Amino acid sequence: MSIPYSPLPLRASHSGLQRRHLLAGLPALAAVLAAPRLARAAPATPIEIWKDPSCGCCHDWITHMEANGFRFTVHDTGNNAVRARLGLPQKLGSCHTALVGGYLIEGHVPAADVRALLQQKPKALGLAVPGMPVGSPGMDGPAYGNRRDPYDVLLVARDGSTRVFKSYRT
Ligand SMILES: [Cu+2]
Repeated sequence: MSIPYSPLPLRASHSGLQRRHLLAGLPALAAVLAAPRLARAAPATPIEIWKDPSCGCCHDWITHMEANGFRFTVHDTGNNAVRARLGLPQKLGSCHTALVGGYLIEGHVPAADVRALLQQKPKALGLAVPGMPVGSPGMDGPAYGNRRDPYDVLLVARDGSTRVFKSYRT
């Protein structure tokens, strides 16, 4: 199919099209301008954490969580006492213990799983990633040679029993 060359009519209709596009685009432009303001207004989820003051990977987990909309109150008192007080078995322990929405979060649990927990609201003590598996949030990146070890996020019942909440196998 060939289009006959006719510069003047084409240019005229082109500019008309542009004008119509500009007008049609105004509501969309207003939405784009308003969107960042809405995002900023969304309140962050408050979360409390107990950790050792010198814990670097705890700090990196906090950074990961903050990037996903959580706002921290930090207790640099270590986490052994609070873990015992809240009733998490020692064998499920890690470097930091957090409390969010009435749930305990132990160790390097991905923010997405904390969000899923808060949405699903199961009857449970909380989530735990025992130990400090390399590849989990705060235990990842170039400092660890980008290594990714498999690990499970455990849903911990109030009696201390566990089941796999999410498995990371890549
Ligand atoms: Cu750690």
